[in-house]
Amino acid sequence: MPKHISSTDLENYRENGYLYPIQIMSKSQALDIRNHIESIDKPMLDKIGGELGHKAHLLMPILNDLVKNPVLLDTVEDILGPNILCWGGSFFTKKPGDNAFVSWHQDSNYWGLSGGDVLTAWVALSPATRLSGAMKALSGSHRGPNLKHVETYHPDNLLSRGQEVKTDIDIDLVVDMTLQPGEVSLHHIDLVHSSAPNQSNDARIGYAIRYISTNVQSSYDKDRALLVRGVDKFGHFDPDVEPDRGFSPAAILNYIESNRLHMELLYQNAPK
Ligand SMILES: O=C(O)CCC(=O)C(=O)O
Repeated sequence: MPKHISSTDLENYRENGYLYPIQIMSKSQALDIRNHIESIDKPMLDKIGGELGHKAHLLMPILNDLVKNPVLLDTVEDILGPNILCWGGSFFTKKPGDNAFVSWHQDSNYWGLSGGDVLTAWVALSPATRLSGAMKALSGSHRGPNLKHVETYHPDNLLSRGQEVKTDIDIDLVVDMTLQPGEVSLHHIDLVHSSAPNQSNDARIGYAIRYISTNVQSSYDKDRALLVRGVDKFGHFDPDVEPDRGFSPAAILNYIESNRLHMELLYQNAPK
């Protein structure tokens, strides 16, 4: 018996590789998080290298609470089972009028994680609409093969390597995963997805949280993750540490190291 989503939702996720929209908090709670993030001042950001990188939930209790949001975890548990690690979290922000986009890609291509028990919960902190460049899913593509990618390093591409699948996209299978603040979309690690530039007057902001089952293994021996539900009897990942206070000295140190390791992993075997 699923905890939060219906059996039909679960079947749809398995069939299509994505599910949306799922409300996990009120619009005003989502906007509070947005305000909090947008009010971080420059001296504070300078302490961590100038901008929020990966795993900002290790830096700020408000994001730590987000990755442990009970409704979100009930939803994730319905898909991944009871023992869940948060492996990553990244902001995907597109300001109005900038050219930022995300090319068609599969996350499995460059994360080095074993098996399919991996999903992203993309949490909308502002409206993600067709105009603002909501994520697009290629329905059912997670059931196909792992596709060959080229690495473009395009300056406007928000992906680490500007990676892009070398295949024709059937536009009849493309779905715009539009969301309102407080809503979430889920996508499978093998799903082909992308997003277009923001043509609205507001920023499009999402925190993409990567969840894995504790049985998943990493190709990177220093990989870390945070246990957010259940027990980890496998111990495949070194434990990430939750922040004691926002931007405390300990949280900053811990975040910087975990972010560095995550970047090292994402750029494994990449040209310099
Ligand atoms: O935010 C976007 O537009 C793309 C996000 C993405 O590629 C991901 O979460 O895997």
